[in-house]
Amino acid sequence: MTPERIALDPDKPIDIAALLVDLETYRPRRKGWVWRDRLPSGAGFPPAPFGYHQISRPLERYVPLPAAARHFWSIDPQPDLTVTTEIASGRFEDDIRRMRMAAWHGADHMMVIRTAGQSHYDGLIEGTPEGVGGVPITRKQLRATRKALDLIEDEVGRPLNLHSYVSGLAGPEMAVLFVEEGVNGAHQDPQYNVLYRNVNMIRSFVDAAEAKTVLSSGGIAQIDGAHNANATAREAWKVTPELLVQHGINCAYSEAVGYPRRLVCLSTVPPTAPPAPALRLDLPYAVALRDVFRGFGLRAQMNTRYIESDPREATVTHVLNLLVSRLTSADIQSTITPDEGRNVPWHYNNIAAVETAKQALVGMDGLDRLVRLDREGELGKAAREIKERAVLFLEEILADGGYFKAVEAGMFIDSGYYPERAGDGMARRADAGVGAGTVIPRAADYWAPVCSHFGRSQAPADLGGQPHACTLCRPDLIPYVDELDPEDNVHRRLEAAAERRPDGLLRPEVQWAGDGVMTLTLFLPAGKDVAGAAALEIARRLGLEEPEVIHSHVAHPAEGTLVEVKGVLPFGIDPTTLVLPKKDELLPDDIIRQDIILRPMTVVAATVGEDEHSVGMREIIDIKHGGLEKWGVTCHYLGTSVPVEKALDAAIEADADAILISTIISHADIHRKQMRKLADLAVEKGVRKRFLLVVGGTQVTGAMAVESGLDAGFGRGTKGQHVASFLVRARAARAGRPIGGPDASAGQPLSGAPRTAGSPKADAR
Ligand code: Z97
Repeated sequence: MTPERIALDPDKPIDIAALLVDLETYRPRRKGWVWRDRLPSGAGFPPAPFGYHQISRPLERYVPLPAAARHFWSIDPQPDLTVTTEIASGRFEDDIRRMRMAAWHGADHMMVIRTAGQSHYDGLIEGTPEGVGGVPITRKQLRATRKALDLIEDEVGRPLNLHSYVSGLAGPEMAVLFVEEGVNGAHQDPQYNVLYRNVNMIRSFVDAAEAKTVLSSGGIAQIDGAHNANATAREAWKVTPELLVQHGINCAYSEAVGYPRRLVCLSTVPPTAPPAPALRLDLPYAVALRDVFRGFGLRAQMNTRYIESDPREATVTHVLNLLVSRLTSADIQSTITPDEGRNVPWHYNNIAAVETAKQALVGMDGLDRLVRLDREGELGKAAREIKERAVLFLEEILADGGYFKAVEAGMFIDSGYYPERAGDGMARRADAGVGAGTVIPRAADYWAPVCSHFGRSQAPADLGGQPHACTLCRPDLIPYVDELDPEDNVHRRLEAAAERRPDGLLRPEVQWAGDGVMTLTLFLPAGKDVAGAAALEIARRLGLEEPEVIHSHVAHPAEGTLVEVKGVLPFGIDPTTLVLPKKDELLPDDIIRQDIILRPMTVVAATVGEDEHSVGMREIIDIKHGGLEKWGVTCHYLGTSVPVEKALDAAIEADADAILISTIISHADIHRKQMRKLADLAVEKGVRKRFLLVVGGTQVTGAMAVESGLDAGFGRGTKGQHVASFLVRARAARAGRPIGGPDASAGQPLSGAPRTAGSPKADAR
């Protein structure tokens, strides 16, 4: 029986310890890959005035892009294609937290990298041990992760795919494990084993037939491994013909085994990156792939072969790659952390990469309606050439005795542009490698342990009345083995993490709970070496432990260098001791605008006394600076050195709602005197209640203004929106009505679309 599901509380961190309870009986809620729900062309999010052609059903909970939160009603259009995030913290309990964050930003394909190199294990292991650099695939962490994702799906309102890798000698066993545990996507490509993991090629292909049969029976989307050639070859842009061949071999093999085409995904990487003329090289390759592999899935990765430690450079490469994806209709978009070069796939870099994809893909929505690929010109010619070279490559393989012979001859990962050969390919022998000589003929009475199986499986004539003991059909038969190692296990790690955070102290974090890691960004007016050494010394003197330069970028050899240093902060902060600053209670644009449309507002503004400062006041009223005019407030600006009497008379004449005075000069308390004078004069003339009296100036405070008899005062850093928020609120309060609400006495119908529905929230929803 599936234990009762406990909903996540969006305001609380996920409770990993609670998640681990009753794992032995947890069953995934579904099996198989889920694509996004596309919305019909033209769909939009009123009141936002945009229609989209390539979006999918929105999330229920999410964090929108920053500009969307501020200016566009917090809408969060989700592109139509699946967005991958590669999670590689190396600890599944932290991976889960990162997945939750990524899901809120729009990732729905959680690709968990087991940095330990799963294919080096010859079998399945239990528990959640940590090896050198990471963790292997185990039932416990798959199950806990899938359980967490089931909860996160409910939180964000979208199905989430969990992904891992089927490689090495234990491939078929892993495939069974994946189907049992509700994994949704998997890398599986026998060529990967052969070329990169030195698994014997015969064994690899035999295992692949079995693994693929099992994976496809579980509806798991399969991703191939051709991209590894791109990442490995010395000159990646030259292996494009071979990449088509590698994709072709895995696709044909998968189909032969019975995999449905739609679930067989090519893992494609734009082969090059700037400073190469990347699009001229990458686009023809992507077009050639699309042409040859119709009906298959296209999973676009970003180029990592040429990525360095500069996040900006990596992000531009990513965006150019995304352009290729949009132009060639990719189905799954990978978002390798854009700083792969420094090997720090940290929480916030995962999020940044997902946001880059979301922003760029939505920004390029409907691109196919605006531009067409020029098949007749250079693009068509270049794509054709890649295909021709790939066909020649295949012909040579056939002529020379087939795939195994071709691998023995070192035809793969050679960095020559085929048919050129550089002689640097990866040669493997058919009779060597891990697992060589382990393939034996199947016995006549062979009976497979699970019913998804490639080839013949002979059930015993007499099952003794027992049902088939297949764990794919009967989850209750799945053996669950918990942690075996008393030290190297998740419970010990959670305890250690709690010890690092005694009394709930808050520490910076990039990778693991409470790791204390933080970065410092410094610009130092020195060359690279000196700047790097100085940055380290600064980090040390600031008390950071284990400081390390993770990125430096010369602005000018003599003028300066940007340096990023990471280090561990040796203390934590007790959040209960913090005094939180009062939030600026700004009204959103729409609310201000609606109120002013309903009841036009007029203000009179002047710098008073003998004061020639004009800039501050102008910025509060000018549309250019986001001042009051922006929301339609009529502003009568009287100028500088204006007597307060004149300001008051002008307000009476204009029937204004408010008088804004500016007073910068403050010697002999002249600013206070001006405030008091305005207040007294308004009372004297019997008009105090007619006007909101507002003062601004660098030395002014709200308290000072109120003490002086005015309604509000604004000091340094004030923006038009602060003043507008005050005016709208105070005017409504005086009239005893809600802001922007209908007013029986002065009410007029609102012209145009109401723009308050779904009023913007400042941050997360
Ligand atoms: C990606 N960034 O997104 P092992 N099988 C295949 C693979 O490509 C890989 C494995 C197995 C990359 C992911 C690289 N790919 C990382 C076809 C790994 C993993 O257990 O580490 O040997 O296998 O594709």
